Amino acid sequence: MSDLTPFPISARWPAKYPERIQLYSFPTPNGVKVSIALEELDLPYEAHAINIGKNESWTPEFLSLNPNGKIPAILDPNGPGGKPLALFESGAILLYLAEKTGRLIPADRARYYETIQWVFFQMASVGPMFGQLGFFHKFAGREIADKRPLERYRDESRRLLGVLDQRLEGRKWIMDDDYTIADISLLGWVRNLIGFYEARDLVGFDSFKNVAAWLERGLARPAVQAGLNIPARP
Ligand SMILES: N[C@@H](CCC(=O)N[C@@H](CS)C(=O)NCC(=O)O)C(=O)O
Repeated sequence: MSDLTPFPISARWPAKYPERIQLYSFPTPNGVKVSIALEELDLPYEAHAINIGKNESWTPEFLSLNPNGKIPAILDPNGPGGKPLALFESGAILLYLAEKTGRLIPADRARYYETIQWVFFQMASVGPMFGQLGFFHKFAGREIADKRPLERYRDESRRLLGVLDQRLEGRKWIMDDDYTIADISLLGWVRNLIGFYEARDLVGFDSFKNVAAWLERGLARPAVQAGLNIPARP
């Protein structure tokens, strides 16, 4: 029986199944990367909803696991060496789950690093830029009279979509026929850009034909459909 009591997060969000991977998350583009990966991998896990709308990621219990105060985070009772492993940052979690199972990342070393390169492209560019665009287009930033921030993030988001579109030319997935953590890292963000952020026309999404077709293929996957709603919003 796994003992998670040394982890303060388990006091506020108790594990019903302490032998399973504990996921602390919310269904946002960063959060769903991990639930989609867990669904794809068919790993036993238990999801806890951290309501970021109520600032639950800033509670002492959550901060004890992620001092950066952001979802997603995991606690794997059976980490390396059979010891519990706590992890935050969605890119690090995706890589950990892929390594743990030997799936969702190619074994060939060159292709392995190429996959990580595209995960970093999402983490360092797509996520931050699309997120800022959402703020200035849809949320509080839209009231700001100076439109330069909006234009800057719109142009950068368009440019990034162009990079992705070029990569997907003649490819089913980012790594050709291999569906990987690179696809998983990006699917939720692109969906969010044209869905929740309502930026489809703003970025001229329909001109990125390869991205649009890839998104459709990704969203058709049952694990993606399931993962997009895990954990359920309270
Ligand atoms: N680089 C981090 C970003 C995580 C992140 O920004 N999470 C957002 C939700 S998508 C969050 O927790 N926001 C809550 C807050 O800042 O209060 C990752 O990929 O894990």
